[in-house]
Parts: sequence; structure tokens; C-alpha cells
Amino acid sequence: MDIPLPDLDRHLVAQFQETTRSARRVIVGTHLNPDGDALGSALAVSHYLDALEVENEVVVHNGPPYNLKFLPGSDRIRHQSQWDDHDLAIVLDLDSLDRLGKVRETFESVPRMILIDHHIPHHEPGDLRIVDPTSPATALLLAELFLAFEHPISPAMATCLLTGIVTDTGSFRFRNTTPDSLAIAATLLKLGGDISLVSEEVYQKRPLAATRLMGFALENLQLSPDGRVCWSVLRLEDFDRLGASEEHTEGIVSELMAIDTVQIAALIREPKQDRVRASLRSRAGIDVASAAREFGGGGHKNAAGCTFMDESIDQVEQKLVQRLRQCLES
Ligand SMILES: [Mn+2]
Repeated sequence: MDIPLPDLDRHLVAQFQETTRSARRVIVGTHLNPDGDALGSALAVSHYLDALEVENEVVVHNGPPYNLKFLPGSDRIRHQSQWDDHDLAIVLDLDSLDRLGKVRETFESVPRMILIDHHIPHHEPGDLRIVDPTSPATALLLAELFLAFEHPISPAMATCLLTGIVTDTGSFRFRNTTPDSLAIAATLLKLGGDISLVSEEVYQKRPLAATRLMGFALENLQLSPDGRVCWSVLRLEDFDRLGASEEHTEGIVSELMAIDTVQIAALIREPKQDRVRASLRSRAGIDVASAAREFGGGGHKNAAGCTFMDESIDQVEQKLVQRLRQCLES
């Protein structure tokens, strides 16, 4: 089969191969509130370890959200480890161990750690780091890694990896879509990845509460006087009234961003008492990751997020919108 040649560092590839092959018991993890890239990557690694007959478990703070339950192997995701003698941890799609949430300590107690990620390096955890912030998805890096040492990619793995690539490139619509992402996706399709299943489950199906929440958020959106910053606020009582939860906010911020005058969009929400989260988006040339980092969050230049503890949603709204307007000036 004609496959694109990945240009990963050969030394790293060999080390990854060696470290995983000689592992006895592995814990695989990713960030809290996991998205398609996070879970697709974690499950692909779990399928890979299965093929090597290496004992492994996938341990994640929470999830999977409703639209990722279709992922092959999603039923194996645990919120707590069943073992305490792992010899290897593999963490995916995260730039700081804080992002592991409540399972962080379990991962930190493991003697060796491999990190595979595409975020802008932050705390740089891990003994073996395969990090490329120019890659559109962790799943793409992972697919390139498997292809580089010709590990057979099963249809289940291919579907997991495709999910990561499809979701992090917004179905190949975002600016981060590279020739490689399309070429590797094509390879994954040839290997049995089911892209129509991914599209249908991720984008074309949602609970009624999610649609109602989106309706409310769009109806109540706010715009800066110049029309360039758009935001919407979802309060605890809105979630309660509509029977919705955090996972139902998926896709709302992109709709805010789609308004033609808008350069920066934010969805500010309070899914739980004393916790306010914000998702930020921006058009090319405008960096919102720096603003997110200032508030203890992170992400990519045009898609980032942050969480505020013990601050009122009104305070957060005020200071965040003010900071976002500054992003337009830089
Ligand atoms: Mn990602």
C-alpha cells in the first residue's frame, strides 16, 4: 500500500517502540473533559498495546461525552486505576499534568512516562516526549508514529485515529488542516477507518438538551460595540432549566465565531457551582492562547480555554471580555 512517509525523528520512534514493547503494565491517559483527539488517541494506544499483548488500562478524569461513546473500546475507559504497579504511563494530548485532573497522582507515581502531544509546550512532562505543536492533532502524530515503524493499524485503531484528526481539524475545515492530515486520513480510510460513522456520531447526533442549550446561547449572545468580539454566557440555572450539562456546550462557540464581523468568540459557562469555564476562538492572526494562559488555561492560537474557580460568572465575563478586546490590538 502506498503510504505517506512520516518524517518523525527516527531515534524517538525507536525509543517509543522499544519502551512500549518492553512494558509490562501500562496506564494510558489524557486530559479532563476529553475531546475526540484525546480519547481517539488514548484508545488507539490501548488497542496498540493490546496487539503487543501488553497489559494496559485507560484512565481518564471524566467522559466519554455522549458523542464519543461510539469509539471502539470506549467502554474500557475508567475513572480510577485498578492497579498500582504500572511500569509505564502514556499520556496524550496534554501539555501539563494538571490537565489529568483527579487521576494525576496515579500517573505521577509511575516510573516512566511517554508524552505525545501537539500543544504549545507548557510544563513539558514526560521522560520520552513526542511533541509537535505544528501538528493539527495528537492522533495524527500517533498515526505517523505507527506508520513509521509499520505497526499494523487495525480498523478499530484507524477509526480512533481518524476521530482525532477529524475533530481537531473541524472535519478538515480549520486552517490547521495540512496536506499530511488529508494524506494520513486517506491511509486510515484504506485501513478500515469508518469516517461516515465518525461524522454521524460526532456531528450529526445530539441530545435534545444540547440543541435547546445552543438555541438559548445563540438567542442571548452579546457583541462588542464594534461587532468584533462575541460571547455568550450560560449560567448554572440555564443548565438546570434545560436539563443540560457541560458536554452539551460542544459546537456553540463555533456558531458564535461564524458571525461575519466576529474576530474573537467566547463561550463562558458555569456548569457547576463555583466553577466557570471559557472556550475561546479567534480568526487567523489573532492569538487567544496567550489570554487563556494568563488565566491559567492554554490551548492553541485560535482555539483555547481556561477555568476559573471561586469567581462569579459576572466577574469572569467582565475581565475576560476586556482581555479579549486587548487581543484584537496586538
Ligand atoms: Mn488535540
